[in-house]
Amino acid sequence: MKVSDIKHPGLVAWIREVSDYCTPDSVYVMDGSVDEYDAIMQKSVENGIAIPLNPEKKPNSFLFRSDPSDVARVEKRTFIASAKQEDAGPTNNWIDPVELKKTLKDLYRGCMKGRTMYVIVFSMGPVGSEFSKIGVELTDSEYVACNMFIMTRVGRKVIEELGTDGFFIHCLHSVGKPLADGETDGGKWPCAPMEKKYIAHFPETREIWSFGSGYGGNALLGKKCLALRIATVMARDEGWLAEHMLILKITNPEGRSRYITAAFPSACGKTNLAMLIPTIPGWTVHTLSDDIAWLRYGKDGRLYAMSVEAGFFGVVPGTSMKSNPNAMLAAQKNTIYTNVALTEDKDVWWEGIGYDAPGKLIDWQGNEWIQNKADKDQKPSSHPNSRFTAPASQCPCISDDWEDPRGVPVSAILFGGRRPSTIPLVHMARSWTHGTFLGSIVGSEITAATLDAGSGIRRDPMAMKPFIGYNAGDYFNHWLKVGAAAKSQDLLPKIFYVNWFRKTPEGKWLWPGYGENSRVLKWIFECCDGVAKTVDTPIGIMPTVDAIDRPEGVSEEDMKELLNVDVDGWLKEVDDIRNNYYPTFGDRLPRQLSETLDELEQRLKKAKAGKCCCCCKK
Ligand code: OXD
Ligand code: MN
Repeated sequence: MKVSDIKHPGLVAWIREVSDYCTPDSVYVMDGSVDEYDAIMQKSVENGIAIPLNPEKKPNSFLFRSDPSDVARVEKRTFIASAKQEDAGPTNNWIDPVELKKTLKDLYRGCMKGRTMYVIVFSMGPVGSEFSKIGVELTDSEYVACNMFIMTRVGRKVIEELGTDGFFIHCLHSVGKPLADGETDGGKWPCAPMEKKYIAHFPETREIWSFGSGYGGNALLGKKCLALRIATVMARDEGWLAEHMLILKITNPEGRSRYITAAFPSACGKTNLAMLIPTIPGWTVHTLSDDIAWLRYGKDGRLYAMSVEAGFFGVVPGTSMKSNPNAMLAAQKNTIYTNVALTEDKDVWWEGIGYDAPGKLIDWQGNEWIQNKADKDQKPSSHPNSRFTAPASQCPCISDDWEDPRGVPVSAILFGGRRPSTIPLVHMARSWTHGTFLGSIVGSEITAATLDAGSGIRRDPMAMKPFIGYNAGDYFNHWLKVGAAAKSQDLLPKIFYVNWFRKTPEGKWLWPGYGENSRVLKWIFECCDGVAKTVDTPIGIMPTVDAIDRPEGVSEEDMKELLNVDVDGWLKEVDDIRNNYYPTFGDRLPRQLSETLDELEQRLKKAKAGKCCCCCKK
């Protein structure tokens, strides 16, 4: 499509302004058709950036290899440029917006020379849903154009939805590598050096300016930048929640379904949980989202979660037919692979795929790689953050209502992280405020090598630390406000804290995880029905020791350990939160959260003194 096909004068003016400034060789408006995707991909193939995979093994699929400096989200180069620094808060990098725009304008001048600027009009959420948001990304990257085609709804139907005066979020992106006359990328992934990479957000004006990186969340601006950082600000202003959550539907043997959302920090198994295959007979799980959910009240007073993406941008290593068959099957065709190894017959391979490398490979950096299992220090063939981009519709367990424009009513919200000790397998919050407290303290244990002074826990509140587009203290307050706005507290989802990652002191996993997590989901389902076997403890409501059927390999002793309330461990946790963590939010920390912490401490102290009315034995 051409710019003259767009009937929105504001959008046309912005396209012209950016193209005059960034001076691409041409401007192309995406219509969202499959033929167009094929043509853009072909351009990447011709300039040596994309490698077509064997059509008999992975039809219509391609491998990209990025620059070694451009392999992941770069948090240290990510900025929330709010007008006032205190509105970015303690979890964000801040630069004055006027100064940052000046720096970026210098970088953007002429930056698209030799390239095509793609105009991607996209919708986060189903087109036409009153809850969806439209963004327009202007980018000089074919990789971004093709990934956005899979990850969002793009093109003609969204342009129509935008009409002549619809609101859209301005998303500007450049790889930051202009080409000289006659120069091509010549097979080299284009990007700018680290100190010139900027992933900038201007929350007040709802703008995103990204420069210098072509990878994932830095460049596919609908995902982390729009659907989380800018969306959190819009959600605060409009009274809803934009969250780093999967959405799944779980159905019991009687055919009754409930919807669950779950927030875990990156690399804690969200995609695996979203696509879980239950090991308990008669139960099924279907996927609506593996990464992002927008939640708001429905007319019936319940909280509804809408899936906003159209694809999965999943981490590849460790994914196998054993760990996540649904993800493997979703990524068999029409898929973009980034930074995995290439086999001699032009298929892909990675560490943890479930079988040995089939002969000689080309690793993610383009070098010959021969598997040597005896060499424990062998560099991996695939980058640990290598990815697949696959359409959600290809997932065998996609839920039939994943595109429902109203979203789905949520029964339970789960928080969790990697905690080898202290945090039990599952516990339920007593109230929305208690649940908000549990979300606020989410974290994963870190190794001694990266130990932050005073604490062994890297906190990642609501698994949103890198994604809250404003002051995190205000964000906690917003959570409390959303809960308080419920027509009735009984209509709110119940909030749980789960921990699949408990270990024995010797380092053995206590819980098998993966499909066996369905046993915990079943107990959560029963809690929502009000029929679960529960016990009140100082930390919240927990399953009795016989409430969750034990999987093979988990003894009664293991189960007791998994469900034990480690009073001393929790008292240390309270100490860490009070002294090292909560003070970072200063006076923006809501009073209810410090009161909930005090209450928790009181209950734990009572238990320690043997005055507890509940089950804890220690
Ligand atoms: C992601 C992340 O890529 O959370 O989803 O980092
Ligand atoms: Mn994520």
